[in-house]
Amino acid sequence: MTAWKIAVGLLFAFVSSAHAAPLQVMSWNVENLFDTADDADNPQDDTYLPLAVKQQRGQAHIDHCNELNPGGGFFRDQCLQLDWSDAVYQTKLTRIIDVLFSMGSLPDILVLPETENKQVVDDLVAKLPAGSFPTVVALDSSDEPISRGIDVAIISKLPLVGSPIAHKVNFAGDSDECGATRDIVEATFALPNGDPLTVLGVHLPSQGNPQECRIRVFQQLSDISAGKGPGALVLTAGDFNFDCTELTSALYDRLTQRGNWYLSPVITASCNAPGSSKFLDGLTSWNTWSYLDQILVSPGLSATQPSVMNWFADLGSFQTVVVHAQQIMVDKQDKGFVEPRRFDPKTGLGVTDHWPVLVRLLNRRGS
Ligand SMILES: [Ca+2]
Ligand SMILES: [Ca+2]
Ligand SMILES: [Ca+2]
Repeated sequence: MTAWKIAVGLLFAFVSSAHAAPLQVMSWNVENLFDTADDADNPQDDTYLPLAVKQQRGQAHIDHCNELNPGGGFFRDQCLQLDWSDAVYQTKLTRIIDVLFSMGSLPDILVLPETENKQVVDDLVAKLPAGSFPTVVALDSSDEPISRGIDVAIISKLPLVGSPIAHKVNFAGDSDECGATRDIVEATFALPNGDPLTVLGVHLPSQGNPQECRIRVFQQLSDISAGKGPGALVLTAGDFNFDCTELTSALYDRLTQRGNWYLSPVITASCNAPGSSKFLDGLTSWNTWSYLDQILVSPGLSATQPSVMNWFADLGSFQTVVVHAQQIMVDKQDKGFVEPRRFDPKTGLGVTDHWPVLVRLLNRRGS
C-alpha cells in the first residue's frame, strides 16, 4: 500500500470516528399492552384477564362488566369474553419483538404508549438479548380508574441523567370535561458525547374527548420544554391523538409554532397516506390516514436553528416503521386497501393498530 493510500485511509478513519453514529428515536403505541394479572387498584384492567379467571368470578364479573360499560357494545363483550391468557399475552409480546428485530438495529430510544405497568415493559425487554435496553422508564403513575391505567414507558440504550418525572396534566378550566389522562413522562438521557437529551413521552386524550383536552396537554408539554431553557435538546414523542383534520388546520400550525416545536411537514400534509394510523368508515373520516404518532423537537435540535450543541434531528428521516408482514392487513372485502393490523387475541395475528414512527439524530459538527 502506498503512503498516500495509508494517509487517505487514516483520514477516513479519523473522519468516521469523529462523527458519532446516528441515533434512532422511535415511538410506538403498542395498543393495550396489559399483563394477565389483576391489578386490584384498577377495575379497568379486568378486561385483560384469562377467561378461566373471569368464569371463576361468575356473576360478579358480569356485573362488573355491565357497570364499567353501561352502554353495552364491543367493550362490554370484550370485558365478558376476551381470553387474555398467558399464551395470548406472550404472543402479543412476541409480535412486538418480531417488528423490533426486523428493523435490523434496535432503536436507541423507544417511547411506548399503552403499557399497563413496569412488569409488561420488563417482560417485553426480557424477550430481547440481555442488555438490549439497559434503561427502562415505566412509572405506572397515570390516574386509575378514570383512565384505563395505561402509561407511557420509555426504554433506551442510553443511560439516564437524574430521575424521570411523571407530570400530571392540569386541564385547568377544562377539568370537568377532560377528566383524567396519561401523565407526561420526562426522562433525560446522556447522548454519546455526554450532552443531555430530554425526552417527553406523551399520550394525549383520544378523539373521544373534546379538542380542548388535547390542546391543554400540548400547551403543558410546550411549557415543560420552554422550562429547559434556550438551546436545550428536547424532543417529544408519542401518541398525540390529533387526527388529520386537526393536523392540517391552522390550529396545529399555531400550537406547534407557539410551542416552539419543529416537525416534519409530512405530519401536517394531508389526510391521505402516509400516516401512522388509519380511520375507517366514519361519516367524516372515511379511510383517512393520520399521524396520530409524532416526534417533535425543540429549537436546540432543529437543523434550521443556530446551536453550540452537537446533535440535531434530521426531520427528513421522520418515517413510519413498517418492516414486518404482521403489521399489515387489507380491508375486510379483500380489495387490497392497506391498514395497520391490530393484534387479534383469537388468532394471535397482528401487532397493534398503530405503525411506529422514527426520526434520526445526527451530529452537526464532526469534531
Ligand atoms: Ca393487569
Ligand atoms: Ca383490576
Ligand atoms: Ca397502570
